[in-house]
Amino acid sequence: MTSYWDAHHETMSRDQLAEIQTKRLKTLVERVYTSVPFYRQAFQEKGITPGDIKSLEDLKSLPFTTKKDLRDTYPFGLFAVPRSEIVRMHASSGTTGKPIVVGYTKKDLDTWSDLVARCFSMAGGTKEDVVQNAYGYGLFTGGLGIHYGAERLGATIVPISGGNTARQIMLMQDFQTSILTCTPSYALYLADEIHAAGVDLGTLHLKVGIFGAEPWSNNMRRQLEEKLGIRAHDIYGLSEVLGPGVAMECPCQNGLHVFEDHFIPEIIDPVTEQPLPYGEKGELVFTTLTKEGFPVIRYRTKDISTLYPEVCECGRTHLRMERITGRTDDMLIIRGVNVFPSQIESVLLEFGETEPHYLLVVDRKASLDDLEIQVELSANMFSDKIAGLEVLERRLRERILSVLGISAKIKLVEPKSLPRSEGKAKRVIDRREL
Ligand code: DLL
Repeated sequence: MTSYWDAHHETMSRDQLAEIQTKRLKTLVERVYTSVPFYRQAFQEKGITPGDIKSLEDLKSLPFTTKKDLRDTYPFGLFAVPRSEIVRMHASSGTTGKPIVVGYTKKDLDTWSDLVARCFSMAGGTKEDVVQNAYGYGLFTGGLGIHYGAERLGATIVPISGGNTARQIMLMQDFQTSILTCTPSYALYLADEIHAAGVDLGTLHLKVGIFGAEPWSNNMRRQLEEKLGIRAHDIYGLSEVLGPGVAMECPCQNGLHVFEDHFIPEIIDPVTEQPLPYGEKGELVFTTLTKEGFPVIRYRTKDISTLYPEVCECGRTHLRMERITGRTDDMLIIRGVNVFPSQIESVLLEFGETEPHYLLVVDRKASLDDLEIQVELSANMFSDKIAGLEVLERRLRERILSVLGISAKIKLVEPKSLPRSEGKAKRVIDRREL
């Protein structure tokens, strides 16, 4: 079952869509050129002025934006409005110490709520639904992004945030939750706990799951649908572009519709940086058409996908993107938290008691992601007493938790015991099967 939140924009002809996109792109280019020094300089380096952008074809002449650019302009350098116009900020992991900061104006929040309401409608949600939102609330865009979208829909939102599984199950029963929103791995964990607690699925009112923020597979979808008796939809987004609500899967479960009246997606070859035709796999790139606070031009997501232009059976004309099949960098998503090996490395190096030789082993145990950090002791620590090593392990664990927001098991190993590589160091063993 699907319904349109905004039938006009979701089903308009591709010609009409192109007309809107062109108009919005021209305005965007003008706006960032005048209000963001970073973009003005990037345009000038390419010898482009806003007047050169006349059609969608011209998009490919614009410069890319990367995570590094966001880092270099930390915290507010890419904001396109005065800070006083920003009414909310969110943040996401950067590759090193500092996070990526994004800002929203009042109008941005309004657009965001509307787009998330679109997602709910697409999955069959209405004001009759009770939405249990187990995405984390805070700087992460998942909690609040989904929250205000559900309110915009008019549904009843239960802002429970992540964790506290026993309470999740109790409220799910008592409040007759019909839509569950969380990461797919947490949904799987919840499902297993529901079964372990002997809860009869027939007593639950769940009908839909809206899962995203990390990669998952069709295989995992089937498991979730079976274990929870729901239809599971994939939702995609990233802080730099909006948060949840950039693209959403309709009931055809045949790719995610990218909301093209607000974002222009491209697929590029990550090496040559050339745009690839529809149907070819590559790196997803987004240009935001309507964002005021933090617009981005050709943002390189490092997510790998494919775009399909055929009109969907649900009647929507917006391009479909294949579910994310991987990344071009080494970013891991552990229990919904984005983690770069380089961030862990910099914490390990802060201590000086370990060597910069480490291995991250990621596994999924009882449906939950598990991270073990194996790190070599420095030679002088190796001779230290067990008690000293236990203290070091604990300090490392606490530091990782406070800097990255994830709990990890620390395993101190003998100097020179981890495998060395002659080429690119292999820092990660990911044993999770999605
Ligand atoms: O994860 C936004 C979000 C919240 C999306 C809730 C969906 C639901 P970030 O923390 O900035 O934002 O992480 C963005 O997460 O570049 C992808 O690598 C990954 N990701 C997000 N959604 C999906 C998905 C939120 N459906 C990064 N499938 C992105 C696979 C996803 N990966």
